[in-house]
Amino acid sequence: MKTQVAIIGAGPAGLLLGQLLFKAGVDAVIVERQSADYVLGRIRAGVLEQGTIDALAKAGVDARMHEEGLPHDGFELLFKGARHRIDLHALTGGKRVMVYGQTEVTKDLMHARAQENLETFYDAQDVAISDFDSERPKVTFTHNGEQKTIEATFIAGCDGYHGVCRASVPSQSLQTFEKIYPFGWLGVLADVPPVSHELIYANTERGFALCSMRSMTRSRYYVQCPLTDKVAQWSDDAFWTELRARLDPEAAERLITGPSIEKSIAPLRSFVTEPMRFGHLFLAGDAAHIVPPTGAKGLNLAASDVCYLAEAFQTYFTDSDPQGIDTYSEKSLSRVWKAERFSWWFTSLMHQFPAEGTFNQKVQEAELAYLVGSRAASESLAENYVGLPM
Ligand code: RFL
Ligand code: PHB
Repeated sequence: MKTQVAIIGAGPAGLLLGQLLFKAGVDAVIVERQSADYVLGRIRAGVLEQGTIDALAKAGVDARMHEEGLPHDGFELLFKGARHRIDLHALTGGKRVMVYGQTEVTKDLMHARAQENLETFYDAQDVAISDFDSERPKVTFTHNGEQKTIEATFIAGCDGYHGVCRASVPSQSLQTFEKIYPFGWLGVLADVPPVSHELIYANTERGFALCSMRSMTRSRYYVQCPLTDKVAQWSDDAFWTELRARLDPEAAERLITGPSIEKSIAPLRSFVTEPMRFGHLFLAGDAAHIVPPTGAKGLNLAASDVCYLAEAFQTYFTDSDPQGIDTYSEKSLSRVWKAERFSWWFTSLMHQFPAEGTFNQKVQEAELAYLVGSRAASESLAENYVGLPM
């Protein structure tokens, strides 16, 4: 089989790239190692920046998001027992974010792809890429017991942190930068109304907590936990008790609890690979970089990468102009590092660091007081939260 772009991975990066390329008249095939149901079962990001909303519109998959998504004009910071609102809309000259889950984005992209009968191989086994340092890269895999080969002009590695694409690059050709945080996030999804109509990010002596949502009847909550904790140790009751203990009295009183429909622990990591291009292989999304989830940048970075990449492939195939593919890595990395910095900073500000003691807690509280008291500091937080320009 031949195609212009072979996309590895049907997460948000791969599916959005597929849809943008389809709109641009570029031929692409997607190869995914899991089933579509498995991909949809992963509960992850929840907040979309304006640039991501625009990308979904360009891809023609924004209708349900505008009907069912929740536009948010602000969020709250909770510290020393009191909440303080960050008015995103006022601080950024009219920008806001959209609360719409990654599961829903993925579902909309899968639906659009199926409607156009675009080729996707789910449940692909033994996916391997080769010859990407030449003009004729190849993807091989097994599908329904049959051995398949795709010959493409380019391979887009959208296969996440544990994928095969980055791992296939000779180690001397890439440089990686990494920071591991000494804690994780225990997340619970439950069909209960959210405690507040906006997100609450809490810094407490017991650790970080986040109150988020998927709709007005479905909540997503997180508490910072030790990396050694196992999900099985956390009963629903234990989770709700810990979350309530990290909220201010009014929110604690208002919190409605119920049975969890998903519970998981995610370790926190910052990670960047440089460069993001090796010959005819291009990395995008989590395959190239990871941010800790504080600030919700992961999915949004995946979206900006594939916007750059779709444009680069389009100009290559329609105008024979290689400028876009030649500058892709540098352009993406410049935006990636700004989001890495913000996610690292917001994570460092909001969490308890077991080794750092009470001095660190006091400095965090002073910085939080400065953040909510200074227009300049609030503006910087808001500008980064709604997303830097794409
Ligand atoms: P994905 O979503 O990981 O998709 C990659 C896809 O590639 C497939 N794959 C392969 N396919 C073929 N062959 C192979 N050898 C393959 N290896 C892997 C995988 O099955 C998968 O379908 O990466 P993508 O598309 O770059 O999207 C990035 C986002 O998913 C990610 O940045 C965010 O979800 C990060 N993230 C969060 N971001 C937020 O903004 N807010 C959050 O609350 C949040 N929670 C999370 C997260 C990421 C998590 N991970 C990676 C474990 C919670 C978790 C647990
Ligand atoms: C989520 O709803 O899952 C979420 C929201 C905001 C974040 C991280 C995760 O910063």
